[in-house]
Amino acid sequence: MQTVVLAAGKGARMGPLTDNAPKPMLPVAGKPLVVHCLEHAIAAGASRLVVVVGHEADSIRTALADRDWDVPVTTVDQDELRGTADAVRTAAPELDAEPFAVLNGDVLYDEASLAKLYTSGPAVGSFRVDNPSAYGVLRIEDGRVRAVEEKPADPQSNLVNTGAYVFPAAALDWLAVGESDRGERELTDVLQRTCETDDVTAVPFDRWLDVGRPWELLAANEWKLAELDRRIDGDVSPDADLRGTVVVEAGATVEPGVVIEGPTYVGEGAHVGPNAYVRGSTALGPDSRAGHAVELKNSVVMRDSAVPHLTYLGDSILGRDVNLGAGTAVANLRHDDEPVELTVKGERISTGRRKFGIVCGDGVKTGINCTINAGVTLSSGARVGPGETVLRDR
Ligand code: TTP
Repeated sequence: MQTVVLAAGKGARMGPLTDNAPKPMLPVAGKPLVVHCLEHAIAAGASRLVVVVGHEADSIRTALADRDWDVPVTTVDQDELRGTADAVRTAAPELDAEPFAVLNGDVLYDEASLAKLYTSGPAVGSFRVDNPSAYGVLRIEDGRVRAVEEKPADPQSNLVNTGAYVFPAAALDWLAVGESDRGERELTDVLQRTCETDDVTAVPFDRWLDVGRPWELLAANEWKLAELDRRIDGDVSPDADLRGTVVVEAGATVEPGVVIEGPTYVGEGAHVGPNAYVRGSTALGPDSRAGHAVELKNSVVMRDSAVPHLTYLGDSILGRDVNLGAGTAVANLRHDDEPVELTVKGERISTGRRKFGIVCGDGVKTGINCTINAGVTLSSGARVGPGETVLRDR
């Protein structure tokens, strides 16, 4: 089925990680987030993909053009982020007058669920959650979807909209919807019209992860790292101990005395050790470094970043070109055992995680022997002096 993938957004809630990269390009187990989406769509039966790009479009276009795809993949530009219906409208000239699927490019779907969606149209993917009021909730009557209610105070069900749809061909003429209260042209309005004219099925999804906030990037990595097969293409010392599902890409080096527990991904050109302890679920980006007496756990270290010596880093995300000074220690647990909070668009929000460390934007540098508290965000280019204790974002 022809499929439109929405990937034009900026990902403001993922800041500062999206200061220099669009959210769909953030790394998940060694691949951009959007690439996972496309791969799953193809495996589930997409006959061709039209990817709508906008913010930092070039990096997405290049990443997609650099890969071999089993089906045609094209991109179209949405010049302004006017909403998801507008994004699909941008893609419409590329589509045939046939049913079409739409997926969010910043969501992880599982292949089997997408395959069910593709054969059920008109349909919307649904996912059962404990806190439906935070999402678009599907109102279902007599087995048919009647409406999507955005963040209702009194939800009718705990089945939420996954942002994955199959629309009938007629919906191509319904994309010019008016603006919603938040000033966007929403695809859910197109779904509403479809519900009024067709039998729309809610297809239950087994897994679904909306990757909107930094801790969801950790969750995405946990998910996709767990699906890797062990593969050692890099240069690994016989005195290193690689346990479980570990991927070491060609051009990466693992020195003597290193212990790596899977699932862990070591990207091309990355250098680990000597004497480093890398625990799952960790992803080390291309040309990154984890050096002597460093313990890394459940973290994402993006390309060109270095954790060179004497550091503990757990449940954290480092953007690109970050350097943690010797002896930098990161807290990832509160002594009251409450979930760690993080700042998202200026507001402190619970990550829902008992263990969460820090988020560093690109180019952050810390001095020697500094301590950074759980739930701290360091903005792109931030500096921490030697011996400092950082309790607040900077
Ligand atoms: P959102 O999650 O609403 O937006 P976002 O990804 O920019 O994130 P944030 O709110 O943190 O800034 O978007 C849902 C999907 O639709 C996502 O994949 C981006 C895409 N999108 C477009 O392609 N065009 C648009 O005009 C909008 C609003 C979103």
